[in-house]
Amino acid sequence: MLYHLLYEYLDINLFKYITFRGFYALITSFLISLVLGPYIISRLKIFQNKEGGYIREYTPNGHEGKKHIPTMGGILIVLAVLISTLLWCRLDNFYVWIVVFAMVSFAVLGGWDDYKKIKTKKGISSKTKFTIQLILASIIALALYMYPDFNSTLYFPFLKNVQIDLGAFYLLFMVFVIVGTSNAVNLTDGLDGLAIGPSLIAIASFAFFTYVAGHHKLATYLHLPYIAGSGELTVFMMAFLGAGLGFLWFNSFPAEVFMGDAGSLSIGAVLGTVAIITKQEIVLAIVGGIFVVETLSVILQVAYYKATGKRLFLMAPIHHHFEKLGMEEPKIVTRVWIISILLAIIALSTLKIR
Ligand code: 57M
Repeated sequence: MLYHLLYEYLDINLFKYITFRGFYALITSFLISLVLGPYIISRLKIFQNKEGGYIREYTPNGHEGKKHIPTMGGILIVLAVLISTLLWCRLDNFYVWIVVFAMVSFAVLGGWDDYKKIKTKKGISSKTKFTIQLILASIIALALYMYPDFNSTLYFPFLKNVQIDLGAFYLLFMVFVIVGTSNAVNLTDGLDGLAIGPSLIAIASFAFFTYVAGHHKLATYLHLPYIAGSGELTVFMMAFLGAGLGFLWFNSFPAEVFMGDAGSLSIGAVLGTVAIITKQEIVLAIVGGIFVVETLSVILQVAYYKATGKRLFLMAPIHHHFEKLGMEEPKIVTRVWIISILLAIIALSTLKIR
């Protein structure tokens, strides 16, 4: 809104720049989440404890004391991002509205699941949840597929001449990326700060990728596909970064609030959608390597158990395995952050090694 008011109408040149608006979008959403945080947490706590706490069906040692910690804290992230985006983003940008739709629609789905888990002690059925995720992801995929100059090419990091045109199959691929990332972040969200840390690192990486993808000279120089208009997503991702940092302020160990499915599904959907828009889906798998490993650990655990009746890990997802080995929660989380930062550096290096 400020872009239209102060640049288009009052001709204040500064508000034209994505970098300027991006940094202020970050500061705005960070301050909003810091100011709104205590109030929202207190309201969630009252609601959750009135219902007798969030019962976790099976709890590894050390989590018993967590059932009174309020969940659904993802509301805080989404609210802060929405306000900051409406203030600092160009509101005539198609990609901004697509990503806002992804964030809000998956947050509503996740929030509904959280609400039901608190009220009825079990969430919506995984079948219903998965079906709605597929529908929402299909809407996003179709909207992107039908947008002018959208291409169905799959690009590979490190290999500048390897591109595969997936044609209509790209629609299925897009749905897979969005639903897969959404559920992968959700599975990861099992320790204080465990999901938000790698999410922030991925969001920061994709703030950079959107800036490059939307900048013709830079994209050409780095042999990346130029996606006209995607640069505006940098402002959105900076708003997301600020809100995520604000959430981390309260979710760091010992957590005062959990993000809930409202947060995890929403963050994953945004990362998946932005990776598709910038044609960096495979890079997302590198930056979000923690989410991939957490999901693979569950798949391997279930498959191995079905095949042999034994467990491959002491417990899946893999963060519980390290808990069972006696590693303290903050140590597991900090090491995951370190690995995520290294993965982001590898992903960003793909810009140069081509
Ligand atoms: C998401 N949810 C956390 C919190 C958070 C198929 C199976 C692998 C599914 C999986 C599952 O239930 N996944 C759901 C993980 C839960 O966190 C809530 O859920 C939201 C995210 N969706 O925002 O509201 C608990 O995690 C802890 N937590 C923190 N700090 C945080 O900042 O401590 C969360 C955020 C919270 C809190 O205790 O209550 C979760 O773990 O359920 N199932 C599992 O992950 C279970 N694993 C399992 O059953 N493994 C089996 C098979 C199925 C693979 C095995 O290894 O044999 C674990 N979940 C539970 N108990 N509930 C294991 C221990």
